[in-house]
Amino acid sequence: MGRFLTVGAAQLGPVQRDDSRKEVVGRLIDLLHHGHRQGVELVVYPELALTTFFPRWFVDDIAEADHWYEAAMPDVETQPLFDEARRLGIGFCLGYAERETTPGGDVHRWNVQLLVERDGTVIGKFHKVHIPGHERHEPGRPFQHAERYYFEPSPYGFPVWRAFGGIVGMMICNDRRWPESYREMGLQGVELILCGYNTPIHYVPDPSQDILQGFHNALVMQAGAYQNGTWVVGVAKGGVEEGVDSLGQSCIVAPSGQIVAQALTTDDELVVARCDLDWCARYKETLFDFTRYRRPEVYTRITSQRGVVLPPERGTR
Ligand code: CDT
Repeated sequence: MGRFLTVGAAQLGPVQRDDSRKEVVGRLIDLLHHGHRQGVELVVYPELALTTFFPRWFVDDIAEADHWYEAAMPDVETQPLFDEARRLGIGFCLGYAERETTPGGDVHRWNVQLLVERDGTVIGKFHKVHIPGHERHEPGRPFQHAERYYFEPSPYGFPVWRAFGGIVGMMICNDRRWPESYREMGLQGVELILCGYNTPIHYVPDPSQDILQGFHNALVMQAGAYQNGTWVVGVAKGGVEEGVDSLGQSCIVAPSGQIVAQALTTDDELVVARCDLDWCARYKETLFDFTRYRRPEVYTRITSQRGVVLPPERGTR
């Protein structure tokens, strides 16, 4: 029989600096309608879907950037998305910047994804763990990637939730390049990982990687899916945004590691696949039967060590 879930990867084309939340939410709702016509039950939007990718600019006073962050979700501008999704009976996963003020008055700035069920219930929120880029202004660059200035790295790790008839986890953009992200969720039986991203094609520290952006994007998600027996939904914000060319190539990857659907454009586009969550067991119960084959007792460096420790020089041992 199978446990089938029809998923839509709702790729967005560029969101420019002056595009209002209202305009962007209108585009998100259009994609919901495309999904509804195709029987989609879960729509996944990209990282920082409501705004342009603002870490490409530096401001000396971070308070000047507060308008890029959401202080409440939903608010008056995003409520129409929540209302329409609920009316259509479609769940969604939405990436945005969050400015949290704790009851004690501390302020936290997070890069988050929210997961909402088909009946409008908020299932969970994921906070981005691996924050790439740099902390300070780097004037020599053609554009900044100052995510480490704008966002705290999450201390909350990679939880999973029972939702959509399966076990669902999330990660955001750079998290997809790290095998630990998938394995943390794999060890909780994840069957569907939702990942929004914004990946500039030009990688300033090493431009030789530019031509490989599409290859690396697929490589990490296909490997993570296969090695953990899970579906992975990767959703881009693509196209030329404020002069920066970003990778599209949103795709849905099966637990076999095969790409079953992929975006053909770098614009607003819904990529749809009917995902059989029971397919995961074929990998989880054979080659990647963790209980039978994993050897955590010999993987101690994975959690006890951060950087590389080289072996002693020859002759000094
Ligand atoms: N948004 C995000 O995490 N982008 C990174 C770009 C890395 S270059 C500083 C990515 O891994 O795609």
